[in-house]
Amino acid sequence: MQNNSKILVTQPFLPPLEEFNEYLKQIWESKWLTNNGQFHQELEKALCDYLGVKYISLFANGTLALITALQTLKITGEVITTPYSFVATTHALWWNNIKPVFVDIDPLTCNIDPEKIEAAITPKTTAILAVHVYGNPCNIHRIQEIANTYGLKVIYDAAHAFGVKINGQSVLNFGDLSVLSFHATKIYHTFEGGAIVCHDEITKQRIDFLKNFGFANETTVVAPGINAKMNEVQAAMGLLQLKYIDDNIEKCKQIVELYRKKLKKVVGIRLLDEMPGTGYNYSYFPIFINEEYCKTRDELYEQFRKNNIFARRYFYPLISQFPTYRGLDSAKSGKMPVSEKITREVICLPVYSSLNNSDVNMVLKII
Ligand code: T4K
Repeated sequence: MQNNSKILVTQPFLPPLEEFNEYLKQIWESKWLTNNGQFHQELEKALCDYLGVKYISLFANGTLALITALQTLKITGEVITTPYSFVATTHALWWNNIKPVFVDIDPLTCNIDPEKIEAAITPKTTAILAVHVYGNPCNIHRIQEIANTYGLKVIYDAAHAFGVKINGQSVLNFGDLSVLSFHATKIYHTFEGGAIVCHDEITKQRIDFLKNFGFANETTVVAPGINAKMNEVQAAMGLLQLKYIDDNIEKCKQIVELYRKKLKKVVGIRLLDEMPGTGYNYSYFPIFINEEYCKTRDELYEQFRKNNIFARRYFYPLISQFPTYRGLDSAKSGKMPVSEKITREVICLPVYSSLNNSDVNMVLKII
């Protein structure tokens, strides 16, 4: 069990402190703390190589990256999105004065159901904001087909999808923009952090202007930008995390495989199937509790807590059920039956690289 005897849903990987101190010494010496510093530049290059993407722009956090992605493409009016995500996905629309239009999800992936998108399109629709929930890739080809037909932009909230691949190709290469989160709870983190992935130099430049107040040079401001820059301490942590990421993903894979093996035949528990050709990062392990299980989802959740296991109900409630959004037409109860069912069934089990076998067995024992 953990030092503090709690088993959390996740815990950040921290590299040896001596290694981080080496980076800190360099920051102290250079006195360069932020604004496109050396580590920031190195990390952008290193991430392009690691992820297999052309252009990446680092951010202070994923939420600012999402807000800026919408600004980059000048998205307005209505955007089609999923209710089954972390609130930041929809909040980013709200902060841009865009109306979210919720569309139900596919039960097999928990991602937006492409077959339900067309019915939600109106003359005001400008984009689709989809989420690769738990790192499960969306149906990217079908979404792109719809976007092409209706002249819509596609932005992926890829907060969970660091390193995820489809047939050997990064999932971040699809859509117009993809947004990553490097929050402490993610498999790859920079304490707080995030990024936008784009496919051409001009867009990368626009993103870089927008995240730095709109400055194109010392005296020229080309857009009402924001301050969303990643600092050098964050970038240093990012460089160091890259050294360990493959090992961390492998450790999480082993945990997920053990959960799968032990839980696949438990009556009343559904697991998500792995999709062929997908390279996962194994950072979330949701299970879905139905009526055939001996307890309700919330009884199991409480049972975990009594045993110091802090599994989480990601994502409960639905974003569309929060007071800010529930007045929207698309949020009305009964309109998204799949999401409404799944949000009542889900629990994400603990997965992180330092979780040991006895912790995993404890979780399994409770189940
Ligand atoms: N889009 C999606 C789809 C997202 O999932 C997120 C973030 C975003 C956008 C926005 O990206 P950022 O702006 O955050 O970069 C957590 C995270 O705070 C949030 O980043 C994440 N999604 C979400 C899924 O999970 P909470 O409210 O569950 O966090 P919290 O503080 O309860 O932490 C969860 C567990 O992690 C706890 O059991 C303790 C452990 N933990 C947490 C922190 C912060 C640690 O062990 N150490 C830590 O430093 O939202």
